[in-house]
Amino acid sequence: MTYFKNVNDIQFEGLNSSNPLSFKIYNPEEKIGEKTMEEILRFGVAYWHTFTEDLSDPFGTGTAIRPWDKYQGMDLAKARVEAAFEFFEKLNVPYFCFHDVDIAPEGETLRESNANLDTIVALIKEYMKDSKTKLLWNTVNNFSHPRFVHGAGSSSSADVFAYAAAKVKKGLEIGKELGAENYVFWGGREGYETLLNTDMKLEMDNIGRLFHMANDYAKEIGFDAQFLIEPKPKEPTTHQYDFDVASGYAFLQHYGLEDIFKFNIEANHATLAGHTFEHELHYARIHNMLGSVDANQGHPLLGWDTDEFPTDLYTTVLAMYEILKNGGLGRGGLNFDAKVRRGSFAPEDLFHAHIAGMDSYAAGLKIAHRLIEDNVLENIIAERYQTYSEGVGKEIVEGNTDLHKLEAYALGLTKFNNHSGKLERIKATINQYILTTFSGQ
Ligand code: XLS
Ligand code: NI
Ligand code: NI
Repeated sequence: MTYFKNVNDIQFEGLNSSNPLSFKIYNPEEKIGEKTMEEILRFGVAYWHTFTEDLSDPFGTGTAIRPWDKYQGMDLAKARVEAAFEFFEKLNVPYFCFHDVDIAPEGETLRESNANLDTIVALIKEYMKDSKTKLLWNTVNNFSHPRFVHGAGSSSSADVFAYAAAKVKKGLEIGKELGAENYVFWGGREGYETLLNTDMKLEMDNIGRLFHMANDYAKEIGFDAQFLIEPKPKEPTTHQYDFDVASGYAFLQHYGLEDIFKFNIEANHATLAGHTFEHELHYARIHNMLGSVDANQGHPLLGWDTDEFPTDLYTTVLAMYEILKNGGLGRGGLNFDAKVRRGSFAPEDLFHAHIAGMDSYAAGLKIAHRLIEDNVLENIIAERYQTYSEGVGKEIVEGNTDLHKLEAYALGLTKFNNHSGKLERIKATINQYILTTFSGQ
């Protein structure tokens, strides 16, 4: 059956199109440098926000009107798969992502849940045969069910740890079965509410153990996806152990996991951590740890993970700048971990939201590509650090000096030649690039 009757295939129509159900900037075949937009951006649809979410919030029940509402249980799960592949095809999107519980209902027992998953995974595999859409990543939801009240890998109950581990095992098998390019760990409740009842060392050690077991099992079954952790500072816990990229990296290094994992960086999690999105991308990039991106945005006036579709062009420019400087996302992609607002409850809003996100990132890509081609920031940065390319600066960076020599040198210094940081000039230039990239089109 057809679920989105009012929507045809979404085509690129250019900036002057008045058709809301068209791409204005995202033109999958258009080359930006060596690669096409589709190859660089690697967009993914988040199954949970698009097909499972009912748009409830802490103050009210769901508002979403969905063409699959009339079904229940396994019939609902099957209808969602059918609708999902219609959606992927109409949006012409290369990837999707899911948690285990998004695709199939949990049963009374682990065995029953796994049987439900087997049925739906087989169905998804059938649809994938005739579809260009591939699995960017899958994960398991080890946070919603009441058994995970105290966490999963960090639970105070060893039985819960075992249950979580069993779900991860199944998740890895599903990833292999569907050819996932990455496997994500977002530790929904891997943190604490209060230190007053928490053995932080044991909890962190146990998460480290779970990650090693997952890596061993992936090797055992020949699942070669890139493992990713997705930092988030808080919510629902008061403190998550993978607070941000820097603390996540310290965690990975401490437990000998830094060669196994990279980061899946979510824009809204970055801002929740008190960082800019580009800070998190940059930190990961310079440590060769940038794996994939959950492309969304937070609301500046709300202090939680609002998971809005990304529409802020300034942010997409700076994000794409980091991604291009990284040489792309490799096996990662731009997954829209984003939901339509509670008031945008119509089925078509799902298309409008993805179009907005895809066009915003396509704009970011085009603008960032020009900034890099023209070395706009590179020239300013090279000039700013120029003192390290000769004399005492060169000796510092090459490790050819010590405190004695530096003291002798400093005793002879009478004036310092610091130069302007030029921030306002830089911002004005970025604005110019944002505007001129599309003028004349
Ligand atoms: C929640 C996370 C979640 C992960 C996948 O805040 O962003 O959606 O991306 O478990
Ligand atoms: Ni996410
Ligand atoms: Ni999130």
